[in-house]
Amino acid sequence: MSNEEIKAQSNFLRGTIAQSIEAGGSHFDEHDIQLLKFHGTYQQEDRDERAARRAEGREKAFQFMVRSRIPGGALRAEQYLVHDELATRWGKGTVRFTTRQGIQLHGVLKGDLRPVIRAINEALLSTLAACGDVNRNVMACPAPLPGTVREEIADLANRLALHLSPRTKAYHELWIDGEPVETGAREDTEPLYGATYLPRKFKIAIAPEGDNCVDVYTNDIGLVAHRGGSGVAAYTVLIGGGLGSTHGKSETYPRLATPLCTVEPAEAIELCETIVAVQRDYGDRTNRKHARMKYVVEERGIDWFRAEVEARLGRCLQPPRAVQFHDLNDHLGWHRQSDGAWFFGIHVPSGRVKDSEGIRLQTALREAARRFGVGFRITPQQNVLLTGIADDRRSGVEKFLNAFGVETDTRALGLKRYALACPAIPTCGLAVAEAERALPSLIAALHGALEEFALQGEPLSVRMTGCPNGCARPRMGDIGIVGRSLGVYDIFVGGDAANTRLNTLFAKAVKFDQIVPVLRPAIERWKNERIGSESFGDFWSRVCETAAVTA
Ligand code: SRM
Ligand code: SF4
Repeated sequence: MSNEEIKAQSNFLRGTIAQSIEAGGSHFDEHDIQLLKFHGTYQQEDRDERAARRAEGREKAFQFMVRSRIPGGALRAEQYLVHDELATRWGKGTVRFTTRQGIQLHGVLKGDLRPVIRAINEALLSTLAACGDVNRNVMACPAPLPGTVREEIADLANRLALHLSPRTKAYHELWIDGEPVETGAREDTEPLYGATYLPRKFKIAIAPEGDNCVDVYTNDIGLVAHRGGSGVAAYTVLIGGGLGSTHGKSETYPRLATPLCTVEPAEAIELCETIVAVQRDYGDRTNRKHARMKYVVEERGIDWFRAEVEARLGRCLQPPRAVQFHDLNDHLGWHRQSDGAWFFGIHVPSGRVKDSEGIRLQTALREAARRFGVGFRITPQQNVLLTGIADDRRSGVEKFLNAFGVETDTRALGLKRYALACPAIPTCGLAVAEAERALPSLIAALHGALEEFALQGEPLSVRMTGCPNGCARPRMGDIGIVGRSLGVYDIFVGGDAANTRLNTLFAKAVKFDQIVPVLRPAIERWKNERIGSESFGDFWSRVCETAAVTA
């Protein structure tokens, strides 16, 4: 059965999930697996155990990833602590901050899904629509910097998330009330989505002009806030971004969002809903690899799209204003908040909150939440901002973090600072290569090559994924490393610090241990030929026409 048929026959996302939970066992059937995504959970397996289990004739090590949807990445100390506790009690022990400001718990067993999802809801968060063919987590710049712009953005992220949430009662029935599910028609309606929801996942991000920490161009809808007076005067709306592609399928490609219009803040939600409705009606429902809104925008054209939106709204849209972004602001270190308190941005390698030898990050965050009651803001770079720290507590908090081995000096982070990696193997079923586990040794080797040319202090972003789906947004990095097959990667170069440009292929099918040797001459050329303080990405973007090589 196709995904469209599964959705249509699911009775608003119920399928046979309840019956399957009642029946026990370790996993769900193919149809329910697709529906579970809308509820915020993916059926996975521990791929490290695959070969041994196969040899022993045992079934796969089935487990579930549970994703919380957290608009703008903002959560209170107690909400963070719930995730930490759930990870320890029901999951594999670690909490993982995602590139869209969510939280993932890995390794949850089928029989534990209900208590886990229920606990997340009791903490006043939700996993509904964290995944699936609906609007996903709405991203927003997480930094509570002075001025009201970011507060307005955070507020819009919350309202959009609520407005575009599925209305089905199935989520509450299945996970919260736990009532046995009756068969037959229910009273549910989905005024926006209908019974077949969207053709594909849908993503929205909001950025204040100048600060593109959310990677706004990679979203189906990007909203860029223009300041005016004391707050947001207008939003420029960009549409049709997305990064996923599939090796060997030329109808799939990454695309940056195109400017559509500029709107008053009060019109933003209505406009987003209308754009979602156009994608609902025109997105390709016959080929999931070609179903994102970026293909509608690219193939029908931005003028067609604007006319369609105008016809539905019954009014003309204002032309888009130009938008500008500066260097990437990851918001690490100390910053004053709008309310006079301080926030402190901490680097979290690949978003994985864990205790390891010498660095007890998980314990540090847990204790910071318990003792200081700090707020948490997850950033799109997989880091965390601890917020609401009073002036006289600053040095205490920093000493406290240092005592757990947490690096608080951003200068000491070097290349690690802007590096991102997706989870890949062992949890991701789509990974064809390692990413998160391979990143530290890649960064160490690359650091060596940069040191050779005295370039180790340069800001440079390395983004690595275990396949071309683009979860760590590798096509926006100075350097993007994208898995092709086990131990083999494509190398892309030429992204910019403000995340406004796609990088381009530099070397194809490079073995992992050859990545740095292949990049070394590129680093040398950058050193010798760059203009002024030109970044690696800017340099290679300038000279890239001549750069493509096949390793
Ligand atoms: Fe992603 C699928 C992890 C952000 C594009 N992504 C997956 C799955 C669920 C694999 C699957 O379908 O079985 C991965 C689970 C791995 C695991 O073990 O946890 C996964 N994606 C992630 C996260 C956790 C990566 C991370 O390092 O943080 C991010 C979760 C964000 C969240 O909280 O919602 C994550 N994924 C992204 C992004 C970046 C973004 O949105 O800013 C992208 C590229 C932007 C885009 O959507 O185009 C992205 N993920 C994909 C795709 C390709 C979609 C496409 O249009 O082709 C897939 C595959 C799919 O949908 O079929 C995918
Ligand atoms: Fe999995 Fe590929 Fe996404 Fe990495 S980029 S998490 S390997 S789907």
